[in-house]
Amino acid sequence: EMIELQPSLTLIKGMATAQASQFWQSVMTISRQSPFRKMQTPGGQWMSAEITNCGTVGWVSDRQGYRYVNRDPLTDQPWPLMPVTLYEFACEAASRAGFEGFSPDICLINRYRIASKMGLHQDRDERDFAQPIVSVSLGLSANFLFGGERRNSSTQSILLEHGDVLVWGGPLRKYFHGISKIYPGDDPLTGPYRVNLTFRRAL
Ligand code: MD3
Ligand code: FE
Repeated sequence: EMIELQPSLTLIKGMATAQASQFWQSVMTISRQSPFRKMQTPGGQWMSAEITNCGTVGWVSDRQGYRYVNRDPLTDQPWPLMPVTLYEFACEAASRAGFEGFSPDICLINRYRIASKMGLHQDRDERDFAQPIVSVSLGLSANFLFGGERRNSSTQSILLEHGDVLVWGGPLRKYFHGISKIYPGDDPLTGPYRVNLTFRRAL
């Protein structure tokens, strides 16, 4: 089921359900090589979600700022390769939402526990804002907030459930967004976690 929530914001309900256990296996393989870790914001706060990456670069944050880097600072090794199945899935989702030619070079993986949140923020560290972002949700459900161009723009919330895929592009690409709540539960695949994969073109 494909729902156009707004022009250039498409929710493809359950698109990842059939491949969820395969994707979860990929996440576990990736996180054995580049473990989930907490990141510090430039302001010195600790983010409550834990992150890792796969692809040619990875997104990191510390007191120096937000940026994409070639190597995992934890291991000093390159980030794990992006599995071809994940790459192709993200391209297919973008194409269904009307973005042909998406070619993600990084997948940022966020892992949330029940108490984790992600405050309203913009994704502005990528070079080409004409490229969409594809997000895949696995495990526990979340309340996703999306606002507008300004931090104080009014927000709407969307329930994101296991297997849901969101595609963002166009002017909304720079909108404020965040995760306000994770619904408690014990997911058959992920247990106490919600895991979100966001595919981006960083470089
Ligand atoms: C809207 N992650 O990693 S994914 C992030 O569920 C992030 O983990 C959330 O926000 C999560 O930066 C939301 C959906 C998403 C991702 C990127 C966006 C929505 C977006 C970029 C612009 C606008
Ligand atoms: Fe974001």
